[in-house]
Amino acid sequence: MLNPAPVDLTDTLLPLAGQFPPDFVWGVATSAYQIEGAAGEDGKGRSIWDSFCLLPGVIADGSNGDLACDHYHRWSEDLDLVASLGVNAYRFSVSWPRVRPSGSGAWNNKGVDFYERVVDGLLERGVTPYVTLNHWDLPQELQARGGWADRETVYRFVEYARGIAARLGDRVASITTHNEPWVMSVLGHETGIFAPGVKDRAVAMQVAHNLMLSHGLALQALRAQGCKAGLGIVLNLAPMHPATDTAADRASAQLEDGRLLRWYMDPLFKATYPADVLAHLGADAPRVQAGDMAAIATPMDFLGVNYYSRGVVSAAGPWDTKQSGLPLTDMDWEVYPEGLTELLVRLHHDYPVPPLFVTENGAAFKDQLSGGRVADERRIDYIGRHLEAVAEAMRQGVSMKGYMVWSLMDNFEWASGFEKRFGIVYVDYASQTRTLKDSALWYRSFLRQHQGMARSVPSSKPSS
Ligand code: IFM
Repeated sequence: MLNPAPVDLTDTLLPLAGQFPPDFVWGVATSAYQIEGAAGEDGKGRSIWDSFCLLPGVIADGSNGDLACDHYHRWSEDLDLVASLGVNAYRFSVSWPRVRPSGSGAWNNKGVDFYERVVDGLLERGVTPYVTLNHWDLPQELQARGGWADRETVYRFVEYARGIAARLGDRVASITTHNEPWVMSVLGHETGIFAPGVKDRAVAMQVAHNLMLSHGLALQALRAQGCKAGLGIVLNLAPMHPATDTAADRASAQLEDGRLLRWYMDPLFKATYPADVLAHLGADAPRVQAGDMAAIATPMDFLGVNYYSRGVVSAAGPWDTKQSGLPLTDMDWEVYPEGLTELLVRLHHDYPVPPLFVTENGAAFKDQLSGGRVADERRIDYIGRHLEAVAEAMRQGVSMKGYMVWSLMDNFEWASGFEKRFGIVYVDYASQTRTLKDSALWYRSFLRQHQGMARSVPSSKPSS
């Protein structure tokens, strides 16, 4: 690992660090398929992403996650990297087909042992593990039987959740059921640009319902077996702004808000689906059985929010972000930190939310490794401005518990392959060398500032 000279930003960091409480959770995040590699190793089963990547033209650079960051073999070095940043949390996901290759039937102990090593390795390094059960890599054998569109997959997921909680639940801070159900539903089953590549809106909406049902049933099952970890879900959310003030654009933005945010938040916190979206879906609305909605609304210990940008909605069709005049990331997403404050405050006002985490926030840029250094000042600016946005939400009364950068390191960015780099650590894929980008050095300096301030906070014990 190359270690360029630290970035000294002491003066700029102090005011920012001082806006967060001493017990704030600071992390970096990854997911299994995006970093692990070891696709067919130690008894791992195939996932829908292994299959999807074989289809011609679906991944921008024709790549796949067979090797990715080779984290399955380099996990110890990677955990050293995590610890070196000074974070107190690491969010990662378990690959379901690695631990239960067919999705049902026999468990693969070698796979579970890997996650035991990761959890114990984090704890040894003073970093708290935050586990996600489903970050999109459904076992292919379950897909062959209908995948998330089939209600049986709900029950297989609950079994999987129980098995992982039994092995890891005593040592992890939290268990997230699903990461970004909207993505699995809409991108995986409506537009079909993500695995499993289905293009059918009715299927997509049944998938969304089954994901949410499996979330609620898993929470009930884990609590029943005495799991002590905090339990919750992670949603990708964004404010939806109309492109103009016309009635047509405002109506379109309202519908997109319903499909992205209220479709998940209403069942979680109101045990109902939004009426306007149900009316819009008509015959494509999901089949819901008695008791489903109450199960989905099972109380959670936390809600994770993944935020990258706002959405701009035009009734005329897709909005080109280049029209906005705002800075864009390499994904062509607007840099719009004020949207994060708007979103968090809105969640706080509209729903009885449990403590919130920003479980993902970050940006892809065209990074260059030069002389052992990656000068990614735009990422530093992006993260700093989003931290300001979180602090502003807290000033407006939102209960925030933590913030995690997406991502620890460059990795397989789904349909974009390895072309988009989200990491604060640069990965040279040919040599698998990791290099801290300037943003990682900045984050480390920021966390040192915060920890220094946390240590100097006087005891709150009342004097007698
Ligand atoms: O890389 C993804 C991650 O897997 C889920 N949230 C968004 C990230 C960036 O696109």
